[in-house]
Amino acid sequence: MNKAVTDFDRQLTKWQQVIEQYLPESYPVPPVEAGGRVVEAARYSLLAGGKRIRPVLMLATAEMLGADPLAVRPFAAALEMIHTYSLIHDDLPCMDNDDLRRGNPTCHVVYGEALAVLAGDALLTQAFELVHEYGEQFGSSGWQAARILSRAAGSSGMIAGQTLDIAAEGHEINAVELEAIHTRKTGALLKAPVLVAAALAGSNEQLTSLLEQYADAIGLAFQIRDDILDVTSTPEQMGKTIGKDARDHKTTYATLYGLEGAQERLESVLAKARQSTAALQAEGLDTSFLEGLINYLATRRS
Ligand code: GRG
Repeated sequence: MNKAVTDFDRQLTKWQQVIEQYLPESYPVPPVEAGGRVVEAARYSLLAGGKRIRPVLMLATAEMLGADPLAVRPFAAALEMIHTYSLIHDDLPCMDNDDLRRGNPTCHVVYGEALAVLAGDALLTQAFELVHEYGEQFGSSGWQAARILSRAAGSSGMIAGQTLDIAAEGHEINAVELEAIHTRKTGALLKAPVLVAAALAGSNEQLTSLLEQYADAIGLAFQIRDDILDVTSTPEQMGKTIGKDARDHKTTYATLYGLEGAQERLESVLAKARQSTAALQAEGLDTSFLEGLINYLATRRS
């Protein structure tokens, strides 16, 4: 293993630990008589692990831009809550009807459908409570960050992606339509971390725009790799059902381009991400984590 990979692994683990430690305290369990059971269901999914890529990316970017990552933790936790809510709702019988997530039975399998809907709602609401509570210390940047998160999660971001995805069911779609779905469904929540970090760090327009280009590329890369893994991986490795897209006759990067073609598309998207990190480095930033993440996305196995 070369030195760059070792450094990235160490950084990734460090940021994962920061967020793992913070998440339980960001959403304490109230007594059962005060509705504690829904928080128990929410925490069941929230604290079940996962790669924590979105909050990690936010904390690492914040540090790169000179902001205090510890002060950014509530925003990072909020983003992970929004992501977890989307997974809970996506797994429901009325959506993807999945029974395995993060290596565990899905929320509705354990707590029932009604409580799983509420757990997702509660996570989304708790996310914005956190942002509201801790955003004040950042002044107007805190509001800007809140707006970025809302847009990423909402009806022009992730929800739009899911809506387009549902509309595409049952017929083939082309590459432009596929990208329109994933820019929103997957990409929006992967772009939010760098944009929130840039806002909270008071980053200038040029850096923010380069970061945005980087995030657009890695968002797409994340989905292409996910589509490849959906064909080549196992449920044990991924902690979720695999092969479902093919079974449901859904268009994916793998069905559209073939496995080899999808891999080529992945590499070309990652090359774009590398151009962005080179430009950020030329601006004097230490982009080693962002570069390591590109390699991680190219080869991730879960
Ligand atoms: C139902 C509100 C609602 C939204 C659904 C994001 C989404 C939209 C559904 C989640 C399912 C899915 C296949 C999303 C594509 C993005 C993706 C691969 C998510 C899984 O993210 P990882 O791999 O998961 O980061 P972990 O468990 O590691 O956090």
